[in-house]
Order: sequence, then structure tokens, then C-alpha cells
Amino acid sequence: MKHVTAVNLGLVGGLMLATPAGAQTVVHAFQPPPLLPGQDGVPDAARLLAASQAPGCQVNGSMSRSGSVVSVRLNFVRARFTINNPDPTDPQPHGEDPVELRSYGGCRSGPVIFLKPGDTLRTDLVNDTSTDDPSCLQPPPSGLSMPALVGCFNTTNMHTHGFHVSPAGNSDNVLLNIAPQTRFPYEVNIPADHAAGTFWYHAHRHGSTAVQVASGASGVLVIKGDRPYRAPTPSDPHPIADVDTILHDVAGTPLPEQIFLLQQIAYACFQNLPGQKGGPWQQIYTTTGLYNNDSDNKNGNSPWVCPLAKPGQPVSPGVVENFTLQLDSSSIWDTNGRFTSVNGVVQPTITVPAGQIQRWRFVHAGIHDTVNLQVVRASPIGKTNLIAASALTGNRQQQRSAVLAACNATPATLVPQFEIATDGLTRTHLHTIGTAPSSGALPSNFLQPGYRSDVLVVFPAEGDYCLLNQAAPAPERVSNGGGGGQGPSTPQLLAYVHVRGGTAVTTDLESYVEKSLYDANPQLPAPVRTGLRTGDLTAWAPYRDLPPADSGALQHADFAINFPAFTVNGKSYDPDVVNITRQVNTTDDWILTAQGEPHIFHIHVNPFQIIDVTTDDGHNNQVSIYNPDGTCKSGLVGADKQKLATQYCGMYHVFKDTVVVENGYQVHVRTRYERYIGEFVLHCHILDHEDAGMMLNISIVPDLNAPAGGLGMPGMHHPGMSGATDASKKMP
Ligand SMILES: [Cu+2]
Repeated sequence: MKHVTAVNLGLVGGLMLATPAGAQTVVHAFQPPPLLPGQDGVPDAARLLAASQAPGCQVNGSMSRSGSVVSVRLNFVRARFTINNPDPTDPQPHGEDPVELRSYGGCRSGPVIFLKPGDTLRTDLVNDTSTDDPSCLQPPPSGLSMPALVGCFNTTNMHTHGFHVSPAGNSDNVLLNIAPQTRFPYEVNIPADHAAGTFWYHAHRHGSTAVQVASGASGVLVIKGDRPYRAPTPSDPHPIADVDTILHDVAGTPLPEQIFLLQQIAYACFQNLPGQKGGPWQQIYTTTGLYNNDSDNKNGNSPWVCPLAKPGQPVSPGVVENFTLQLDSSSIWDTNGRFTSVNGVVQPTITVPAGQIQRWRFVHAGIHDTVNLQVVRASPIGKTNLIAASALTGNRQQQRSAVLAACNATPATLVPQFEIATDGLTRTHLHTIGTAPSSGALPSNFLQPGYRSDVLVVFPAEGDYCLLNQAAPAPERVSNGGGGGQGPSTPQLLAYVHVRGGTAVTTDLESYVEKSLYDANPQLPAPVRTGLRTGDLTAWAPYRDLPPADSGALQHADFAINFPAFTVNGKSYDPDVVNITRQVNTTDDWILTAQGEPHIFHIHVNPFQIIDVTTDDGHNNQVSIYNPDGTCKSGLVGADKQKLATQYCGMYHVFKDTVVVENGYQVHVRTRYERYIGEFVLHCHILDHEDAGMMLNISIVPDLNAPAGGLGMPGMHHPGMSGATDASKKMP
């Protein structure tokens, strides 16, 4: 471990720090996600702090707005760029690993797209990848060891995750297949009553989803709303209001915002010997040698490296090409040494003033590893403050001890996060994460793949802080039983936070935030405004409690792996089968369960409300983990049960679109199939599980009791047609 000397803390961004040994560490400034050329009139862009001039990615694409029509050209390409590597032994120039990855626009993270309720998003998705990728051959080369259902990695499509929009036709239709060297005009009509919030888009072609998302094929969708609070009337008992309209200071200046697109880009450098048997992408360079599919190969537990090529030793750029070696291995993200990046940058440095309330939009765009997000005040180690100097070095495993020492989370060092929205949807009450220890563990903002969390943060005083992905014992993580992450759960510093200037806050931070919102919004009627003093956001929450299911019929989703089959309700995904048919504008109760290891439920189009979470009381009775006030009962989560369940403690009656399903618990959710008919999917959001089959088709039809579910005329079966009116699929 190399230590750096003291540096000028006022400088960030490409600053080279001298170390005693003469090696150099580069400080990387926080960068917002790239914007598309042509995107203008975005008030947020001007407010995004820091580093807007930093050398970012030149996005391959464009954007324009004409009235409410937003036209985006997004190129899906396999492009060369670099990813910074904090390991000082990395031989690549300037510590930048060359990579060649599939992504949107040829950037490490896709461009952020700002939208408004009522907009039409027209996306010209240009699949500019080649037609001759090995994974697309039939059969693929034996060396790729591709499981059934997985591949072709150059075929893609696009999902608007969390949007309440049509799943049919050329809207949010993930049953489409956009082949290499073709393009497709998506048109997503965002209804005028759509919630404002944080959403995201990503590739969702079954079989290539994990490879593409693990390569960085994801970006953030922000819907900004300007609908002010209005009093309810008999004809409009729940007027829509956007939380955006109250997030400003007393002068009316909107609170600064930051986007954190968290990606787990699983690149590896391969030795592709010319003409090697079984094709390319079989041998990964690691610190201890080559890692391949040989069952006795021990290098699978060693961090990956990208050496310089030598005669007879070819080295590919960093790629994601081997599903089995890079994504599907049970502990690989824990051991590969790679970092969760923030908007494409590994361990950036963000500088904020003390006392300033900011809205941070977290998006977990990784494919299968939990992020236990904490904000922690840093501690110097001896004379060196590694966080002040932005100077952690080494791969993720090598940084472990320094991270734990420098970012030592205790009740005294933890900075609370005040969550205002989950999965983009404003909560009815501000939820404080990070002050009171619960169940013996320090609270984290548990982010699972697919989750979003919008939080207000405020730093009490100047100093140095860690944005931390805290280490988590196996029971607190997904895939503790294999298949995603059963390794040592190495903690990681996600970002350095330097708090400079501003005004210190000496009062309780929650009171400070709530009073600030109260003071800034004198336009509100008294009871609504007063509610802000205790974090009441009900007036801005887009969804109300759902009444019980119409039919009383219960739907189930049970996730299980019976290797090699990855199943929901005992079935692996079959694109030709409609597994579940339900009727539009009705409400269902669902029970979600997972066998063997935790999985992550996600369903498209409509959010769901967490009605209850139950577990066995030891006498074959399911009992709620919640008290009547929505707090967690002690004894049913935590020490004597699986700790992952503590994640449910902030979720009582919350609306979400993605939720972890812990073993030994039943997650009861309620959803209303509002407005849209058509076929879409529910699946595990551990994306290698999804590709391997953990997905079902659901069809929403106009009338369950009409012939063919009320879709079209009897006998109207058109083979090959897909979308809302496809009655040709087999019913189970
Ligand atoms: Cu799963």
C-alpha cells in the first residue's frame, strides 16, 4: 500500500499526487453522467455541481425537444474507452485500463435524459454492433461455455425501468429483438399524470441483458415535475403534486442535485491466442495466472489484471464476453477486484459545502451485488488522511483494510440519509437512514440491482467523508447461497466526499432538513406546510394506499434455482408462453417467495405497494414483521433471523417496482394494472439469473372473461406477431 503525501485539498480533477515511492495517484473528479448533444433547456444541468468541464465522454447520439416531443438518437455500440484503475501496479498508461464494451453512445455510462410528465420520448435506437460476434453464431464457440438461453450479445433492445407506460408495440416493449446493424424507432408516451422521479433505462434483450448491463449499457431517466400543491376538491380528491416544487431554499433556488449511476462493470482482459481451439474469450488474466473454465483452476478467486502485451502473450482490452467466467460465477464480483463506478468513474471525488442540503439520486445499475450505502465521516490513519487526499490505492481487496480504518462507521461517524423517494416514487414520509442502530447492525441504505433511492443529504461540518459500500455479512446480501455473490463482501469506497466551506450545522440534521423545507415553502397552506416539520410528504406522494384486490385471487411469484434451471413458479422463461393473464384496471395481491437464496422481484409497467412481509413464527404460522405503525417488530428480523430482512423495515406500505425477496419470508405486494394492456415481463433483477431463465411473461387484457381475453377477434392468430394483440401465444 503506497501512501501519498499531503496535497492541496482545493484541487480535484486530474491532479497528480506524488507518493514517497515516486509512483503517482490520479485524483478523479466526480462527473455527472454525460448529456446528449442538443439537450438544452435543462435547468438541472446548470445545477449539477462540479466537474462539468472535466473531460467526459463525447456521447455518440443526439437529442432535441420540440414542444413535448423529445427526440433522442442513441447508438448502441461496442466502443473503446478507458476506465480508471486505482491499483498502482496496473501497468496501463496513467492508470487507465483500455476497455472495449457495449454501451449507449460509446460512453462508460449512458447519457442522462431529462423529461417531463406528458412528454413523448422518441428514441431512435441504432444498434451499431457487428453481425459476426462469436456469441451470435449457432452454435456459439465451445470455449464460451454459454448456458442455454444466453446470447447473442450483440442483439439488444431498451427498457424504461419504472416508467408507467405502454409495454406494447414500439413503446417499452422488451420482447423486441433489435438485431445488429438495424435500428428501431421507440416511442414512449409518458402520461401527463406520470410521477416525477428517478428512473433508468437499460438493455433488456433476454439472453444478453446481463452482459450488456455489466458492460455499462444503462443510463438515468429523470422526470422533473413542476406541478405545485393544490388543495383536494370533491372532483379531484388527490391532485398530483411534485416534490420537486418544494425542494428549494428560502430564495426559491432549487436544491443542488447529483446523480449517482452505480455500475458494476465487470471487464476482464483476455489472452486470445491466435486460432485457439474453442474460439476467443477463454483465458482471463489474474494476479496469479490465467483463469478459465477448467474446474481445477484456482485463479478464479484472484483479482483480474490487464498486463501489457508481449510477444506470444496477446492481451485484449477489458471486455465482458464470457458470461460463465465473468458474470455467472458464484463469487466472482467479490473476488475480481473491480469497483462499483459512479457515472463511469471509479472512486471520484465530490466537493460540497457544509450545511447545504442536496438531493442525491442513487441508481443501482449493477447486475447482482448489493450496495450497502453509508455516508461516514473519515478518520485519519496515523498522519495520513487517505480520504482527504483521495488516495486509496490498490484493487478492491487490497483497499479493504484501509477503507475499514479510514471510513470507520460508528453511530458517531455515520451521516444520515433522508430518503424522499424509493424507486423514483415520492414517499409519504421522509425516511431517515443512518441515525439509530437497529437489530445490532448500523443502518445502511440497502440498494439492490434495479433500485433507486432519492435522498437529501447535508454535511454538518467541513471535513472528509466516505461514500461507502459497507461490507455486509452474507445474510445481508443477495445470493448468499451462490449464483451472485457469496464471497467475502469486500467493502468499497464509492466516492470521496470533501466538504469545504459552507456553514456548519450544529443542530440535529433531521430537524435542520425539515425546518429548511418548512421555511422555504410559505406558499403552502398551514397544515400541509406544518407537516413538513415532521417529514410528512403525503401531499407529494404519487400513489395512495391501494384497496384490496378485486377478485381476492392471489398471484404468486416463487423464485428458485434448480441448477441448471433458473425458474419462476417452476418454469424457465419461454418467450412463446404467456404465463399469467390478468385484466386491466383490476387489482391483485401477490405473494413473493424465494427458495435457496434471495432473489429480486421486478415487474414492468405498474409499481406495487408493499402490503406486508411475513415470516414463520416457528409454529407454521405466518406473522407480520411489522408493528401496526409500520416499524419492525424486534425478534422477527435481525440477529436471530436472517439479517437481510432488516431491509424491509423502511418499506411498510411503500410503493416500489423492484424488491428483494429473502428466504424464509413472504413479501406481500398489491398492484393495480392501470390503463395499459399488452405483454410484459416479471423477473429476477439479478440479471444473470434473468438471462438464465428466471422470468415470466404476463399479459394484461381488456376482459378476462371474453374469448381470448377480449383481444381481437376469435381466430385472429398471427404467428410471429408480438405485442398487445398477440393472441397466438400458448396459454399455460
Ligand atoms: Cu435471482
